[in-house]
Amino acid sequence: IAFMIGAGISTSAGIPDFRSENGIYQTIKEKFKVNSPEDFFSKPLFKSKPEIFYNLCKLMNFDSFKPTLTHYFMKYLLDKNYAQIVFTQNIDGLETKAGINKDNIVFAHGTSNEAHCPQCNCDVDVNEVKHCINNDEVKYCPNCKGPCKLKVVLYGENLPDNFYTNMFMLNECDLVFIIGTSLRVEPFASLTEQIDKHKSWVVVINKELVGNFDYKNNLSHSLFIQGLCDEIVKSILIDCGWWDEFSLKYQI
Ligand code: CNA
Repeated sequence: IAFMIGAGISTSAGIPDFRSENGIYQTIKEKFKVNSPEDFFSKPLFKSKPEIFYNLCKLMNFDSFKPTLTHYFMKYLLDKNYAQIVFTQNIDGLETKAGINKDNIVFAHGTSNEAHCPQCNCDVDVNEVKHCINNDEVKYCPNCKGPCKLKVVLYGENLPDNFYTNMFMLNECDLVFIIGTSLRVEPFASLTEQIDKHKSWVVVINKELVGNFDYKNNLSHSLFIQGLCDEIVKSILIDCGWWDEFSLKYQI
């Protein structure tokens, strides 16, 4: 089993997604008066006005959130050795907070648990960057004096190498869960092309219809389950007879 996940699995933790009503895109447009969210998350804007990005990081304050039932569902299936890998677009770090080993996660869009200087590519102490975020300051690189940031991928930056080296694992899966993502951001969305549609089942769980799978065709091995992911994942756990063990283990 592999997971492909997005911001929708963290909304019940209190972190807004991008594209839903009252999502981050709307906040950005209203609060920071930028034309498009893509511009907002671009490398040139960060370089010229890093304080805007710092301001958003302070607003989001990922450190204060707890993993959701869906995060623990992934951890549970990994611990059972049914699942091998999680491809996440999320930068909130809730996968690791849920106890999932970093080796089993591909942080396609980076993570807020680490920090770096995007100019000279050196790693910097994440706590120093977080300290600056909380104090409305910008942390500058001790080597090249460029602005440092949390290690999240901006538009125009490369995805981490392990995105490309691990994408082929999707070809080997019996089942791929795609949960809480609009599947609109590339190249992440195109990961689905790696899935062997003859061999593998694809189960998409989302509030609204997403993905271009042939859901109506019984032979297509694809299933769309509409609704809130925590509720759906809970029914899967109950149907599999795992709920008692799961809820005890994670105190849910
Ligand atoms: P998105 O485009 O905002 O899509 C989220 C999807 O999840 C939408 O289709 C929603 O309908 C759906 N959804 C929302 N809540 C639920 C729920 N409870 N149950 C089921 N479905 C739900 O977000 P994507 O992840 O697809 O887009 C990729 C962006 C979002 C990445 O670059 C991320 O870095 C970025 N992002 C991350 C976070 C985070 O780390 N938590 C938050 C916001 C944005």
